[in-house]
Amino acid sequence: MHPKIIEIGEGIKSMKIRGAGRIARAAAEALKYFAEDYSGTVDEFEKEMEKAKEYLLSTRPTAVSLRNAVYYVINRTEGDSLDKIKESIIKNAESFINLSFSAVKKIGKFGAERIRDGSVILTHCNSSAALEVIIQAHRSGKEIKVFNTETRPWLQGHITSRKLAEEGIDVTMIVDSAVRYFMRDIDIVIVGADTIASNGAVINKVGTSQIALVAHEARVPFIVAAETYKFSPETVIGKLVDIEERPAEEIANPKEFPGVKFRNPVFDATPPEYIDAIITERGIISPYLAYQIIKEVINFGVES
Ligand code: RUB
Repeated sequence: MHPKIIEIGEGIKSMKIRGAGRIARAAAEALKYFAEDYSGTVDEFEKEMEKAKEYLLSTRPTAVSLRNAVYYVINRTEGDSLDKIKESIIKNAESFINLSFSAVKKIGKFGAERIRDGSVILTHCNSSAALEVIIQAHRSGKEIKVFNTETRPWLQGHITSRKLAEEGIDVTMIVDSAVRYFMRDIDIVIVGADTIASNGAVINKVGTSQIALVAHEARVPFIVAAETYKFSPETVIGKLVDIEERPAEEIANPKEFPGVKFRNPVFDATPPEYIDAIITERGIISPYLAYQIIKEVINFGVES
């Protein structure tokens, strides 16, 4: 396999490259590098491309953004000569990456318009789409405060806190289990998504569904910021979203806990009844419109 496919694939696996949007763009970029460098026969190229696809898709199982990016690049290939095919892969990869960046910006704009001046926002993990909403609201002159969870076990919340502080935003980091304690101070919750199922359920960093439940109890709006390539076409035909479980070592050193078992699922599913809205680059929708988005936007091919 092309060294860039392996380098980027390993980067995704080890979480050096992380977050659903970033891993999608990185996968598209890996396919672009592969196409740019390839010399050989069309048949061999197609075989190698299939291997690259399978490998990239195996790196992180939950985020459908990765799958949608890979299919976007491969399924739109045109031409029958090697040069034309390569050209088409490169063009598709570049177009996915541009589409992705521009979607995040649009989400930021739509979302920021919905944030009221003086709002206290809660976010979880580290989502570029959710942060774009918060940052654009701040840049538009709104006085906002943010609470963010540290996000065990990987502590992606540290990245979020630092980024918000650098922007000059009033940010407070809390432990994940303090969410209910602080919910009375929160006006709106904004999180990202790895995958959105056709029934409107949102799969995001583990802990998201607990936050949604607490927000629901306190009648605090719970909003998801997600590009349309986070919607999963395969869930329409009944496929379940695979929830990634990572090594116990991310939680503690198992050797120090003889006789103790560990479980480390890193995502969970929030049902649509706890979600007030999903902000996409196409506009702000109810989670119950997920199927419509999949039907209209995601035509990257469903493999049964
Ligand atoms: C990241 C995570 C993020 C989503 C959305 O998990 O759950 O909320 O991926 O991020 P991990 P974005 O750190 O395990 O990848 O909005 O940047 O796509």
